[in-house]
Amino acid sequence: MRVDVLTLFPEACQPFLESSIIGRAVRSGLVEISLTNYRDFTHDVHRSVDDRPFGGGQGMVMMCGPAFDAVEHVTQGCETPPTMILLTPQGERLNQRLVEELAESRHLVLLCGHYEGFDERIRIGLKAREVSIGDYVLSGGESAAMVLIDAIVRLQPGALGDEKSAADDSFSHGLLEHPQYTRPRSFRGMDVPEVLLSGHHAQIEAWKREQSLKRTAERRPDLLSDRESESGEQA
Ligand code: JCH
Repeated sequence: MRVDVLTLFPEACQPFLESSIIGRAVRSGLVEISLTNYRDFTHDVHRSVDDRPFGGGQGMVMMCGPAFDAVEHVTQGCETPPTMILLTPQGERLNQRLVEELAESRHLVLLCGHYEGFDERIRIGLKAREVSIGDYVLSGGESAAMVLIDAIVRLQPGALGDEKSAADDSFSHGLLEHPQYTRPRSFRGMDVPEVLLSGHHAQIEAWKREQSLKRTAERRPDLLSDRESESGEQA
């Protein structure tokens, strides 16, 4: 998979993309991630990437020129059209279903904005999808792009190493994860639940399932109704 990140702050993204699971996936050639600065595709002496909004209003808007030129630069010579994504608070809400869909793409182009957002013609002209990582306002799209890349890269076969499968995680089965414990058995008067030490595999699995359902019902009842309407699978 190839991912192009278009940003005004490539230096802010780079350390994240070199770390941990993503860094390993990049080094092993599983994914190729490139950072491109809009600033390198400006047309004036001031290297402007933003301008005042037509019709008035506060703040500045990302201009079409640098965005289109940067996209054309990263997509030249591509045989199939890449999946274009604008990170914005107005987009389709990111969830694991959308992550799984985007993870199938051969080439993603992620456009990170700043100021008050993008000139609408960037979305229209690039036929870009708009994605929001949640209902809160960030100051720019970079952190949202890093969230999206993280969620997508770990789904690439081999990214987590052979021992672990992304299919084991919360959300892939539509429930929150059960509580987990490691050594020591007792810490400051708090003990690991007896069943986990019992060695009874079936009882342990039943406990995990019960805890997952309990947590999901308490914290995220919306997930339980999503599961019923999506699959008909029974808890
Ligand atoms: C962004 C902004 C629109 C402030 C500029 C670029 C994404 N899920 C999510 N939350 N926030 C973002 C995001 C992504 C890119 C940009 N801003 C600041 C944008 C606004 O409309 C009122 C306000 C925020």
